[in-house]
Amino acid sequence: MKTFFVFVFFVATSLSAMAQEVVNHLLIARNLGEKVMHDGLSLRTFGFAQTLNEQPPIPGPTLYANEGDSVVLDLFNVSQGAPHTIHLHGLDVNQENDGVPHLSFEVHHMDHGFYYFVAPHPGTYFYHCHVVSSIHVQAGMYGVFIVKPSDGSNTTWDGGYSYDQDRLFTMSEMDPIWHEDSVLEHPHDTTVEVHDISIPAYNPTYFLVNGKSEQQLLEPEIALQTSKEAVSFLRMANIGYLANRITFPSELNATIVSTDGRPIMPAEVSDTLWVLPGERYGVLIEPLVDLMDSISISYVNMNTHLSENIQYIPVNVSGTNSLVELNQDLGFKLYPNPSDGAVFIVAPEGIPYTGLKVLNSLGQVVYSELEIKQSNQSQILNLDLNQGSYSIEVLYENQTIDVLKWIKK
Ligand SMILES: [Cu+2]
Repeated sequence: MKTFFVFVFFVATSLSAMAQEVVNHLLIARNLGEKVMHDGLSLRTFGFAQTLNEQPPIPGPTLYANEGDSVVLDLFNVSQGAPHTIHLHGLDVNQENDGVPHLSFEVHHMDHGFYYFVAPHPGTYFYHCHVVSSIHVQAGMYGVFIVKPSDGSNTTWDGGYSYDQDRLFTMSEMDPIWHEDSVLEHPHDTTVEVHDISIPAYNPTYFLVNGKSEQQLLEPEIALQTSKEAVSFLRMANIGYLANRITFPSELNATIVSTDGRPIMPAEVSDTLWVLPGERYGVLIEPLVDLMDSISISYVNMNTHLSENIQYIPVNVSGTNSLVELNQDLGFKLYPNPSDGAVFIVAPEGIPYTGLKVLNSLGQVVYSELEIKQSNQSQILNLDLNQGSYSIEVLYENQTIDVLKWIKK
């Protein structure tokens, strides 16, 4: 049956979408993950990794395909525990590939399970395990699947809005009690549809954006850095069990344009957006003025209607610098601050650089620092630069690499 289905799948997709590609993603299901929270508490987690020697990140890896691509998800269970599946939340896939265990199949320890589908409407979707999902999702088995338009361009959908940058914010919570072995080591008899498992009342104490909270949200990769000239497309996704009431500063001119892989017609200009558990919304940000502020996310208990917590995504709108980074191959990031001319540069983990130069468009060195300690992953450069185009070179393993470019206006 499975072989027949695979054959039909590829024939069908190759006829209907000759120009599209086959996209393969591997997700390794793990039951012995560890996540260190903002206050240092370590929680046991489940999750999806992409290599055997990494902690499963929470959220799991963000997966991409273009509309019309034939997608193959390879779920490899290396958990020595419960079976797992991948449910494709919001994606239009058939029942066999939808990951609801008793309606499709489940994947046991040391087995692979393959999910096949054609990427449907461009949009933001979840994937998550559907085995005892209330526990496995809380444990960390979730991530986002993004479908881009068929040409892979920075537009919301074919013929939709164009944007300069695309940012994903995934909201969730964690209750440490639910991460104790007594909850995570639940029975998983695969012959029954409904398990009789008693779960403690849900009292989350960590309220997360992209797996981070509190002071971790000040880290540069969370902040929304943009300019008056730029359009940002925010994907606001809630995989927690509380509702999110999101408030945008009015100056951001937030416009809600899509949900669940479908356009919202007409688009709605609004400073407030509710995202209920499992929902995803597309929001265009076109700032009217320079601004330093934040987007607030209130985590609202749907039984009591009370806000249990508020987290803040920093926003920095500066009209004096364009969006940055033409070459991100190595994962370097750059955050210019126009108010004081400082530039914050962040190197990816595992790529220590030993020297750094800033060059102008003529190739002249305008700043250099030739002895940087091996461990240095980020630093602030105080640059007083004229308008123009600049690039940053780093010295890495005795090679000079051109890593970043930006335009100061
Ligand atoms: Cu699972």
